[in-house]
Amino acid sequence: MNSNTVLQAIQDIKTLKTQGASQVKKSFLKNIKIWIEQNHNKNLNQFNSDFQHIVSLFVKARSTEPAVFNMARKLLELTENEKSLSKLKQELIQLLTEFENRDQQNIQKIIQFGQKVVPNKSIAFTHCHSHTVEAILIQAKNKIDQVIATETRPLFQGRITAKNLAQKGIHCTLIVDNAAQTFMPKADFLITGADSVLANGNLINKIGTSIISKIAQENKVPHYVACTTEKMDPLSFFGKDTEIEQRNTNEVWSEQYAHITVLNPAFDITPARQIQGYITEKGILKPKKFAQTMKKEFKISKQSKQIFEKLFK
Ligand code: RUB
Repeated sequence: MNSNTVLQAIQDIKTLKTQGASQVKKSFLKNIKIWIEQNHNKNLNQFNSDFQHIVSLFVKARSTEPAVFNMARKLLELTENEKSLSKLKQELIQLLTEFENRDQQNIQKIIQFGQKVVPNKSIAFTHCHSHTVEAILIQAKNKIDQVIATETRPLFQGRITAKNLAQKGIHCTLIVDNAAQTFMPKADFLITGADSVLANGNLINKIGTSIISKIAQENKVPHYVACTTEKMDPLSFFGKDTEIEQRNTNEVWSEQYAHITVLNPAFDITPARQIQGYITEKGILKPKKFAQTMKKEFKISKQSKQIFEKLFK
């Protein structure tokens, strides 16, 4: 089995070579499929235990990504109920393919719903780099005068946004994060992606999103968030606190001095009251409506809660 490819994919997620929640999810789906196809274990129990281990490595590689653990849960539910190894492998591959197909359809729907929040001749403001936001803005190209993009310290993912949009012919103004208040009054809307959404409608996204959203609110600029509904964190319905990923402090400052602690949280929490709407495949939903819809849809049983606990162990 070529487990090196799969372990490399996990490493790429940890080191941000694979960047953005949707790409983390794609990598998970693709590599878990490879892992299953190349696994020649004949023993069902051993397969299940190895499978749980590899899935858990993906889940823990980026703890703030519910899209991955929502899918992981459904895969592991299959392993708990199937008695034949060959049938189980078939079912797992089929489910992974369904996830991939559904994901592509959902992104297309989000791109279409996203067009509604872009007025003619408008100026969009965005933070970091979200593949979902980028796709919406590219489709809305003819309605956009320019996009103001923050550089997004410490790793400058805003440069990726600016480059990709500029390549598609959208004019971008790249600013330092601290210039958000200076430029926000020019913007018609703020649009960001999401890493995770909580049961109370709060958003978890790239560090800095919360303050930029606050600045937008003070300037009466609506903040829209583009994401698939699987980014809703099921564990937040049980009151579990989301662990904010802490990244390598060398990204901020590689030098070390006595009495200086450098910290590098990757994400922060934007309160639901600052969010005008979540652009999802189910339409543009108010934060409360989004959470209510997903609570009904998740149908989280005791068994699924136990599966989540195992994944994070
Ligand atoms: C990227 C980030 C993005 C979300 C959504 O952070 O915060 O807004 O992941 O992206 P990082 P997408 O660069 O640290 O991964 O829409 O691609 O899922």
